[in-house]
Amino acid sequence: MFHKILIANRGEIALRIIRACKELGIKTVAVHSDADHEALHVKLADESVCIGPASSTDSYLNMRAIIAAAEVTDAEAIHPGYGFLSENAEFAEICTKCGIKFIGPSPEAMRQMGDKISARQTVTAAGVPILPGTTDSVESPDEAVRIANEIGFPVIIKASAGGGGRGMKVVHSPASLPNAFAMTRKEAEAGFGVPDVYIEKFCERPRHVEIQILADEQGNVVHLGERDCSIQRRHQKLIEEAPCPVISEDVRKKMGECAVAAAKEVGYTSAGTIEYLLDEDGSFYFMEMNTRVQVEHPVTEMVTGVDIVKEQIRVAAGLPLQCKQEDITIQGHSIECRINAEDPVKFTPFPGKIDGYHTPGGLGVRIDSAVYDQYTVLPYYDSMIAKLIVHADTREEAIRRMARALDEYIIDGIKTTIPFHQKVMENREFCEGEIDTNFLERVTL
Ligand code: MV4
Repeated sequence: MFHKILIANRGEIALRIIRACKELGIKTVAVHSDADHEALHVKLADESVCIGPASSTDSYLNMRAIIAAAEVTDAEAIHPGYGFLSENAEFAEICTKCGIKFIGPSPEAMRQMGDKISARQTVTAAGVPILPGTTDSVESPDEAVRIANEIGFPVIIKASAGGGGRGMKVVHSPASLPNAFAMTRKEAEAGFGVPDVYIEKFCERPRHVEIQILADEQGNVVHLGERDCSIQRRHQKLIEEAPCPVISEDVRKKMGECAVAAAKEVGYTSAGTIEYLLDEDGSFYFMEMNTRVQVEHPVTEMVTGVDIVKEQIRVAAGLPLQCKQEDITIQGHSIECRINAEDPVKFTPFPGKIDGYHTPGGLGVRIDSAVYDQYTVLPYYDSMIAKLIVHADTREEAIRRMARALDEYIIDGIKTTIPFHQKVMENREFCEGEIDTNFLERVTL
């Protein structure tokens, strides 16, 4: 096992990783920007290194500074968390060259899944269903029109280097296709440096359902069931739950088996997520793979009892997975609300000093957060300040528990999205599990 790990992140995920390290008996090194000297991850780690000014580009994304910090502190491994450098294959490669273990998949697996066209080809080879569309980059407007007529409108044009909702356009008619095609290519080139786009059938009211997988360096791959992340706003997830309230045992098993097959196809190691679109008729289609630990991993931990971050560290150290597929069962229901320092109606950032803070507690309540009373939420970084996670026997009880915990949560001095979540917990359609990716555009809370 590692003796010391550097955490190349901040906020709640840095704390989450420090907690896993402490329980595994591993020393921790925090890195931080000038602006983050009061941050909890700095206080809780055994050591800390300042890596630059407030701007992420100059600190949490500064590969040289992070590698140097690992070298001076003798850290054997780097955990990148999510965001920042977590899906940067070049960074993973540099770590390896410097003799530092990158806690995540190989750079090759990251690249193969990071490019959406190659990911589509890879999972197809593994027998995973994809939506009708192209398997290669579409090069001309004529070709785009021919393909779209074949699969039928509406279609969606997606940038191969995009993902998470960036670089895509829905097209409803042949007339608007050539222009949309040219624009998506241009935006892809400008935004990601690669103009390649592909076309697939557009699914009108899908659910976002994803499978958590864990893979070790011995070739063992398990899945930990699914999460429903359909409640999103502008491609930002706001509420996640496990299990998905509508899928059958049969679909769950197929989605899980496909996710494992996809991971095996790329020789995947570490924690990862296969995202699917789930159609109204119960059909599911591969969307993309996230090659990192995700914000919403706790709901899976609550229903499976598996510590995903600990397993990630153990497999990076070369140890085999502790659990076999047949040992993994889903117990009860878990929901996570992302609490952001934002105006709860406009969803615009609301940084500032927390002046009065009280957290909910009691059976089945978990908070993953890095804020405290009198802490100043900074304007430079992501606005998520806490994840409130509940677990209960049934979905109905989990919703009531969440509503109760939200009522107890006091965060004064700044605006947060707590009032938004309170309204969702009382929404009839949400309570009945009638959710899809258009939920927030459809309902009035
Ligand atoms: C889609 C889709 C419908 N049909 N692809 C959004 C993020 C990126 N991962 C892909 N996305 C979508 N791809 C087809 N063929 C709808 C979305 C989508 C979406 C997906 C999941 C959660 C929220 C979403 C919001 C808008 C669009």
